[in-house]
Amino acid sequence: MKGTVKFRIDGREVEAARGMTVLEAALANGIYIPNLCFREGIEPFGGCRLCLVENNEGRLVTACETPAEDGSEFISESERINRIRRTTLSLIIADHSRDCLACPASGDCRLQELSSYLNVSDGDLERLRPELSGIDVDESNPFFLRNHDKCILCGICVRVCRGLGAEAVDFAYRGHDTRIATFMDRDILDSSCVSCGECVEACPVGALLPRTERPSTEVRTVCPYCGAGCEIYLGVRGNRVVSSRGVPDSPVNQGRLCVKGRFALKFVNSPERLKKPLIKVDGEFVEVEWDEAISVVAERLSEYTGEEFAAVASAKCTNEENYLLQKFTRAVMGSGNIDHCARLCHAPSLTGLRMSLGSGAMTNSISELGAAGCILAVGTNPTETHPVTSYRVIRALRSRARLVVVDPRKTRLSELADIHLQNRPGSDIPLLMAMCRFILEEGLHDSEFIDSRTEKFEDFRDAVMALDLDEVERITGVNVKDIRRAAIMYASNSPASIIYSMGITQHVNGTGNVLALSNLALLTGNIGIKSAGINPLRGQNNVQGACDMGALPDLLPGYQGIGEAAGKFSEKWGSPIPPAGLTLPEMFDAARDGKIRCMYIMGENPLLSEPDIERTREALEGLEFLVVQDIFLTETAELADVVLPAASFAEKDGTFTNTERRVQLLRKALDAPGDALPDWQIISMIAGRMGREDFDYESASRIFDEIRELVPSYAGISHERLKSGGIQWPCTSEEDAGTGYLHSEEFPTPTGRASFLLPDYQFRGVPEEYPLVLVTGRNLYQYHTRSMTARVEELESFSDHEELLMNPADASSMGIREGDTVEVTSERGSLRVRAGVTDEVMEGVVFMTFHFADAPANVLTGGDRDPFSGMPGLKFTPVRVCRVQLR
Ligand SMILES: Nc1nc2c(c(=O)[nH]1)N[C@H]1C(S)=C(S)[C@@H](COP(=O)(O)OP(=O)(O)OC[C@H]3O[C@@H](n4cnc5c(=O)[nH]c(N)nc54)[C@H](O)[C@@H]3O)O[C@H]1N2
Ligand SMILES: Nc1nc2c(c(=O)[nH]1)N[C@H]1C(S)=C(S)[C@@H](COP(=O)(O)OP(=O)(O)OC[C@H]3O[C@@H](n4cnc5c(=O)[nH]c(N)nc54)[C@H](O)[C@@H]3O)O[C@H]1N2
Ligand code: SF4
Ligand code: SF4
Ligand code: SF4
Ligand SMILES: [Mo]
Repeated sequence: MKGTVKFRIDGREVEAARGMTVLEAALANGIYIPNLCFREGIEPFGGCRLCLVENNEGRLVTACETPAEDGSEFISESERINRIRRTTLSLIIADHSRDCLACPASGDCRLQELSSYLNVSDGDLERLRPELSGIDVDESNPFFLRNHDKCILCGICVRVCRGLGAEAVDFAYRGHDTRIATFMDRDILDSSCVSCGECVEACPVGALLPRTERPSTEVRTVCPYCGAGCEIYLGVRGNRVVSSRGVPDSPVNQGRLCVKGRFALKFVNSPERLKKPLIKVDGEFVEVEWDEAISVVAERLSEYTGEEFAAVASAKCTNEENYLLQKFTRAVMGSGNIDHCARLCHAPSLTGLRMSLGSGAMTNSISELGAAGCILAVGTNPTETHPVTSYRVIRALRSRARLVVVDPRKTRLSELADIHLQNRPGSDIPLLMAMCRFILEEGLHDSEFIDSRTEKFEDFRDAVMALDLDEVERITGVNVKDIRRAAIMYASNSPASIIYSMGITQHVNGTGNVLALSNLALLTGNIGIKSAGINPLRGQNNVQGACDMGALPDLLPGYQGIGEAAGKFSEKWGSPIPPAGLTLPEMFDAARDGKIRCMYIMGENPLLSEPDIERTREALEGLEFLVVQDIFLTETAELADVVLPAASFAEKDGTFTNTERRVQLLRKALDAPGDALPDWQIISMIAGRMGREDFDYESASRIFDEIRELVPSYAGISHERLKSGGIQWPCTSEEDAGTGYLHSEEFPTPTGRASFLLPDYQFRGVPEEYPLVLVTGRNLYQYHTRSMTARVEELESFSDHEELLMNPADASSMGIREGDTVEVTSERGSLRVRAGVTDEVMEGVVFMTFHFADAPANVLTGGDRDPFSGMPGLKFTPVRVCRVQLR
């Protein structure tokens, strides 16, 4: 067979994939060779020398560094080899803390296992171990301990950490003093460590220990934070979540996790969880039983129909729940007003990519990034926002990929990039068009692809060739020579993958930005093949799914147009299908104008996440009836007439669809607190009380069966099938294994071709009275409006207050120093916040997150919207900053 080799270990023939080492091949074939510093998936080190084997020349070699070659032979066991191994092991043990009995890793320690395998007796162990003076433990990290006395210097943590790009630890000092240390041997909390816990998981002994309790049982499910959709084993003890670890054989994350997926899931246990339905009486919430709550909601909702009603679905909830809420809105309430946070997120991707390619989803799979020749990352900060996806990018760099980053800020990814184009916010269209121009000039475009698979190329080419490059330089603030280098790098290292997120979409020309990226991929034929494509990294855990399920005002489930598919849906649901409704920001406009009088919000916190908080508050307060269904009493829920307590991801069954279109099964791991119920059950009860019999589903799986009947790209998927692993849509039949990358043959457009579409561009400057551009975004340790992450206090060690980041030049010209309180003012409002001075942001730009309710960024944002997608300019708000004189 090609791609495999055959060789012998101890006389036994073993087969291995070409490129494997002798150790990997042996372990894969069930032959144990002692080892300590080896770990699957990271580069070998040859440090512990326990995996010595004898080759056919009689020489001793480390199996972890020796490639398996056809016809070679090895001896893995002999008295000579074991004698050396015992000596080596004794030396390692001699440097290791003696207190095995008190070590929490006892029973789960590779050093103990090896001692027993190599017959190093307890007596020997005792004799070998020195009394160590003093304890050398770093307790600074709230999630794990580092005990240097127990470290055997295997270097696994160093390699794991390097592999994911944090580079927080390395070997330090020499000889007997050698130890694993951070830069300057500071506490791990003060290093570049991102608390992913990968090293803790990998450490073979007790030197790195999680502070978490051990679980009594583990349930395979999916991380509820970001759209990467990492698979986890959720550890449960009693009725509490106590731990989480990555599923090693998951195609999404291969066992890897980030700080939130590994350490930030205990919000589920918070005493602040909603446990009973609440009804507001005279301005105060009163706890009631479900029966009463459902009666009140059903009765009040019956008073409104059609356009007076709007529902907000949730990218945190399951596909089944989103499907049900949009069905309820359309079929029971007769309203087309259904939308969710995708509007503030990837709505421009949905419209833009549908216009140019026929489908708005990520074209390729996350794992394909690993084999890319070039990665172009535009307006995305994945080391903080999609960390496990960023590990893939970094791995690709370590093999052969080149990296181009386009971002007004310095990020971890821009530090690692071959080229960082630090452009002014909102200037991506001219920058990307100029890249296309240089590609054409250099003849690096793919004429065959353009001829056979696209249309409207000529107009596009003419516009690109007419570009004024001096103006491009003026608008972007980037030297065109650098843009040219980036263009050549992207176009000449195929397959080239584009990844992008909010830096592209959250602009009033977000759809145009997306078209500009799409043109670049089409021009170079980087689409329809593996490891290329154009990949919007979806934000929320199930935002892909909520869109797939038709929680959008203009599209029915499966992106089926209302015009074409209304008949099919109205037949199935037994109700007419209302026309397209309003987008999320339009709903709040309409509520303020009194046109929408009643709203149902499931799993969103718009009071903090929508632009222009004052207007949003007015809208919410002006409603006659507001229902909020959440797991916590959020700022939005405080304004509700009725609050319904929902079960969290850990307490229900259902499915999430991750950013790469992979539908994955969520499994109930524990009971919801108090009377909280899964969102789908709550909607079913309300619809039932309103007289509908077709909402009486037995389980989430039954709802899924209805979905697959109506949505062709989900037709081949079922809960039963998902039990053996996630499936990427389109999956049209039970025999279909799913689709890793899209558009290999045809584009799902009327002509089967993709289109070059010219993005509209209008330069946006800043007025004199608001001379700085405010960019809003996120950080690694907090999530959106913090309803979940605020309940994990440990995260406060890393991020416990809002900060306005500003360039040193801007700060000094305004007399502002690090830590000063400043007032930030836009056309819409103002807030006070602490200043952070850093050259991470360019001159003229300030940055803050929208995580903290006491300095809520969205007081400042708002205004115009993208005419195609309704997206407000969340990444571009003109502001003025001044120091607050404290008396
Ligand atoms: N820890 C954490 N992770 C998250 C989330 C969270 O709240 N916390 N939220 C999730 C969700 S829903 C989403 S949508 C994603 C978002 O993930 P990202 O889009 O990666 O995050 P942002 O911080 O919003 O913005 C990304 C980058 O865009 C850059 N940028 C701003 N303006 C421009 C511009 O005009 N042009 C270019 N080229 N770049 C620009 C910013 O400097 C920033 O580095 O994260 C998801 N993951
Ligand atoms: N200024 C500014 N504003 C922004 C952005 C920005 O970059 N800058 N980004 C925008 C983007 S991309 C997004 S995605 C939005 C996010 O905006 P939101 O979706 O409003 O933000 P979250 O805080 O994630 O709100 C999710 C809610 O769901 C609840 N929840 C969690 N699990 C469940 C469940 O199982 N059932 C129910 N019923 N509820 C549950 C949580 O407690 C939380 O209250 O913010 C947008 N707003
Ligand atoms: S801390 Fe653990 S993984 Fe790191 S070198 Fe020491 S023993 Fe190995
Ligand atoms: S927790 Fe993650 S970032 Fe921190 S040292 Fe370990 S591997 Fe590196
Ligand atoms: S990368 Fe995203 S899905 Fe994966 S563990 Fe982190 S937050 Fe969860
Ligand atoms: Mo998002």
